[in-house]
This record gives sequence, structure tokens and C-alpha cells, in this order.
Amino acid sequence: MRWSVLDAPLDSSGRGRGERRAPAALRSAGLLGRLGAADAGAVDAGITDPVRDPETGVIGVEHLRRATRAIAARVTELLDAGHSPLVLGGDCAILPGTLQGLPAGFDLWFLDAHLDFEDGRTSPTGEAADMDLSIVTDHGPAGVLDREGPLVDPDQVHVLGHRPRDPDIGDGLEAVRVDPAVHLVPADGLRGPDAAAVGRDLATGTTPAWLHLDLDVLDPVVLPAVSYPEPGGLDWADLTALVGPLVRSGRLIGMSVTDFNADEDPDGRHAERIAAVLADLLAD
Ligand SMILES: [Mn+2]
Repeated sequence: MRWSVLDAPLDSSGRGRGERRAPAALRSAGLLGRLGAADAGAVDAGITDPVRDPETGVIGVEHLRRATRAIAARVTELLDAGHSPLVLGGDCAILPGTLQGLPAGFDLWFLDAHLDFEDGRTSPTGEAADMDLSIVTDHGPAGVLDREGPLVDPDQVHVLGHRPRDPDIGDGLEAVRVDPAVHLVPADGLRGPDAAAVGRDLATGTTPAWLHLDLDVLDPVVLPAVSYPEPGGLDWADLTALVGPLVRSGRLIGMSVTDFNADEDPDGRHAERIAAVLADLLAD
């Protein structure tokens, strides 16, 4: 595949968190050279307004709308030029713009510790990175997207690697919200040989697919440099076993990588590992 790397350094807290510096850190770790990728530059759109909009419940919603539009336009340009976009976040708030740039009718492979299915009312933070999957399936706050209706059919969404909360624990948390048509394979179903089996199963078919990798799908023991670490995640071997068949499926049209917090990686060792694994998975 002919990868083109596009930086989308959005941090949906609007407070300048280290996700903004992730693309620069991954570039410093030699990602483009290792991939033999073209350089698509950066989207000129950040969220620098930390105020939670009272109407939508979303932090910096005007900035988010502008960023969404800008990312979508660049992703469409890259696809039209025959490139495979590799979009570097930033946090998961880049997902709505990324998917808005795709032609309709794709599958979404969504790797994340969290479901990202809050809306402006239920999100404890107001960060759009809590709401990206609900926004793209038309369950989120209105007015973020330029289009009406879902960007992806919930039945074409595969959430992989999340850590469900046990409803029997009785910790007072609301039951998890998610569209019932969304397919869920929690992290416990992706360990050891199960990871490759799930990957091979998903890889069958011919529908174009987008791969979204929130790096907090990994266990905090192997990748602590994220803002919302969640125990019980995948190790690097599980991740590569799962993603390898997806990349080789011939169905992939592009990929987004989010939630690496470069401020938590002072010596660059985690950026190095991420770049190495991506190169191993994606380079021809
Ligand atoms: Mn996420």
C-alpha cells in the first residue's frame, strides 16, 4: 500500500495535552522512513478552547467542527490521489473528520479500551474523544458533522479490545451505552491465539475497511503513555496478531492512530516502539 502520513494533532480537552505532540514524536522516531510513506503534512486545526459548550455539552465545539471539516477534506484528497491515509492523532476526536472524508459503505475496525459512545450529556469530561463512536453512528451530539445521518452503519462497526465494566460489581456506573448493532470483541477475547483467529475472521469479505487504533487498547504495563489507561489490555504480540490479517486482507483503505500522549514518554522509548510496530505491520 502507498501510505501517506497526515498529522491531526487534536487534543479534545482543549488544554494542550500531550496527544498534540504525538505526530511530531512518531516522526522523530523515523515513522515515515520506516514505512516508506509520503508526507501529507498536517491539518491546520486544533482545539484550543477548553470551555464546554452548554448546548452540545462538547468542549471547544466550534474548533471541533472546523477540525472535522479540515481532516475530512485532506483524507478525501489523499484517497482521490490513490494514497492510503495514515492519520496521526491527536486523540479519538479525529475519527469523525476522518470518516467523513471516506466514501460511504465501509466497515470500521475500531480498537480501543473504551467504547467512546458517550454524548454531550453523559460524558463526564465533555471531551469529544469520549463521543467519537457515537458521533459517527449518529448517536452523539448534533451538529459536529456536516452530513445528516450516520457516517458508518452500526452493523459495520467492530469494536475490538475494550474492557467492559462488570454490571454485577455494582459500582454505581450506568450500564454501558452502545448501539446494539455494533459488534463487540472485548480484550479478553483477543489474547494469545484468539487474536489471530479474530483477525482472520474479520479479514474475510471484500468491503473496504478503515482501521482505527486507539493505542490505549494496549495494556498500560506495555504502553503507559496514554491519558486514560485501562488495565486488562492487549500486549504487543496480541495487537500484531490481530492487525496483521486485517492489513493483509486487501480491504484496508487507511488507518488512524490515536491517544499516544507524548508528554508521558520523555525518553522517546514508547514512540520508538509504536513506530517499529507500525512499520512492521504496514510496510510492504
Ligand atoms: Mn478512543
